[in-house]
Amino acid sequence: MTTELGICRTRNHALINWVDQMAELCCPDRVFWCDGSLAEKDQLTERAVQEGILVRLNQEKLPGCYYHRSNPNDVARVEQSTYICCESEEDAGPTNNWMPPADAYQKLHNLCRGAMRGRVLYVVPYLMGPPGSPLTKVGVELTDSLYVVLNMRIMTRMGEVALSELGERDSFNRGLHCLLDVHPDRRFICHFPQDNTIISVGSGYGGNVLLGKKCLALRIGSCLGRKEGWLAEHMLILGVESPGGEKTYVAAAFPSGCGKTNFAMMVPPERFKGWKIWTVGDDIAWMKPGPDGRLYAINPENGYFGVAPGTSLQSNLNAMRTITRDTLFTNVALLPDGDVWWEGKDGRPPAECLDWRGQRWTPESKEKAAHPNSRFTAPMRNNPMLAPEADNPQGVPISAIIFGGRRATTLPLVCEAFNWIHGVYMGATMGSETTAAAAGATGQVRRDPMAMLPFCGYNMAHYFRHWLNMRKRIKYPPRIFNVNWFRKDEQGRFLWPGFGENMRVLKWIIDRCQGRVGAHEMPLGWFPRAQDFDLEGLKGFTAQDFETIQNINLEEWRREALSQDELFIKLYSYLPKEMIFQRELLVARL
Ligand code: OXD
Ligand code: MN
Repeated sequence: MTTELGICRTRNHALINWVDQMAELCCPDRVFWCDGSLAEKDQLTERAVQEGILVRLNQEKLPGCYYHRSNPNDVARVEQSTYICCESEEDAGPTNNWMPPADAYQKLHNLCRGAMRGRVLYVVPYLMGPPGSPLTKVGVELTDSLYVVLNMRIMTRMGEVALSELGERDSFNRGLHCLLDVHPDRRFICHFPQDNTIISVGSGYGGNVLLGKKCLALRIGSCLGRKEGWLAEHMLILGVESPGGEKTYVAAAFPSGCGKTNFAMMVPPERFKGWKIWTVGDDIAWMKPGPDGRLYAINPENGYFGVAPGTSLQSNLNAMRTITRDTLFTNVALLPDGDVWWEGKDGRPPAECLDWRGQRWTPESKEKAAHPNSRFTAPMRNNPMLAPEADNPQGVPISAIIFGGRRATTLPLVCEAFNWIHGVYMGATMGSETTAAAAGATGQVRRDPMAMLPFCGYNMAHYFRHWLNMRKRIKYPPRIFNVNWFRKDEQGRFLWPGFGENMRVLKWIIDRCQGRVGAHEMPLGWFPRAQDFDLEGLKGFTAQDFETIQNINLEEWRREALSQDELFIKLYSYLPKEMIFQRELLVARL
């Protein structure tokens, strides 16, 4: 028996009424309720191919895989068009754009009025988090983009599962997405934390329109976390299993485009035979104290929206395995045989292909074939090293929190905070060079506290206070570390090999968490003793190199401490005094 697709099967009045209201506003020709079934996926994929939204890739090489090109003016998150629309500007804080909610609603409703004429409005109910978790939230995204529907289907637990979790409640995140004419002047990504509502218009690019991800799981999520006593963080979660079967979980915050996916899927090098890295999540962690006094984390997502360039068998074997089927590729290069390519993929560049704009490309071309922020959207279930606990509603207990930026100088490879407050200060003062994940100049150092600068849905100073307050709720807090894989020598060469070799850093972190090794007290925190840091089998990297990469240059640190002022002054009126004291202590130690 076949069931008719697209019809409404919920009796949730709050949901039905809201969908009716939005349909009245946007005037679509039809409303299609998604149930998340395979039959629906097949039907909508076929429709997307017919409408030219997706290109079917070589099904022998890449079964279930499709290709999409976004509008060339719409290839990254747009922080300048992203707003927090709460009542008071102070609540949004100086690091966010703010609009009064009434003005924002008016502006957005005017833009959306009649905007779906001749189009279909898809109703996408979804879960952020595994069914039955105390942390899981229900969202419903209304969108006129089939690309969004098919991506949401991968990135979240979508359809019936969300409606049954919601039941009769009206506590769900309301998300409206309208493509409009995909024009930068009419591009707004607006968050209304007090109404648990998101409206995104004028963009079709992932981070702006897959509303469960950055908008709900981070911006609205951080507001909910503050209210409800948990943390919504831009962090990967991984489990380290020793040859003896001991499992330790860590969460790590890195800014966009700094290798979270690679770290979350790392393959340990030969020296660490028998060790395994299990991926719980690669981008977002929701963390809450558990009944045993430890901090527990879930990954609210169900898939990976990863940066393609640089992904190869060598840099990320598990990602390469993950994206061999049922994956959507956006803005990569298209090969004549229906395969895909990007800079940094294994093998030689193709003799010829179509670049991300659809133009003929050869190795002589000056432009890149794949956009630097081109992406794959892949189900997490494809990952051969997906942690079995990824579906556990209780989450996993976190032993270490790692903060890391992309810094060519100043920051050592690894150090451990003296305590929670010092760790919060370390996270709060994180700096990183900007990458292609956001529109704008790349390669400039900016302060990106906890890698949350573009994602914190309220005043950053209050966010630091929330982090400090969380200490009182966690009886056995994780240890906090800072890492920097990106330090360079005077010739501009990376000092640390990175990728799988990061296992060596992770091993030291785990040993610290398990109380197995001591450390040197240094001005920045606890540093590894040479005898505890495993360099065996690391070709071309000597004990002297380790000293260089851990070196603290006083001149650079004076500049670093001064440049922290920029953010602190901006946040000054609400900045927790602990942050100022920590800075003073650091300067005194230096
Ligand atoms: C992402 C980002 O897409 O951080 O994860 O930009
Ligand atoms: Mn991210």
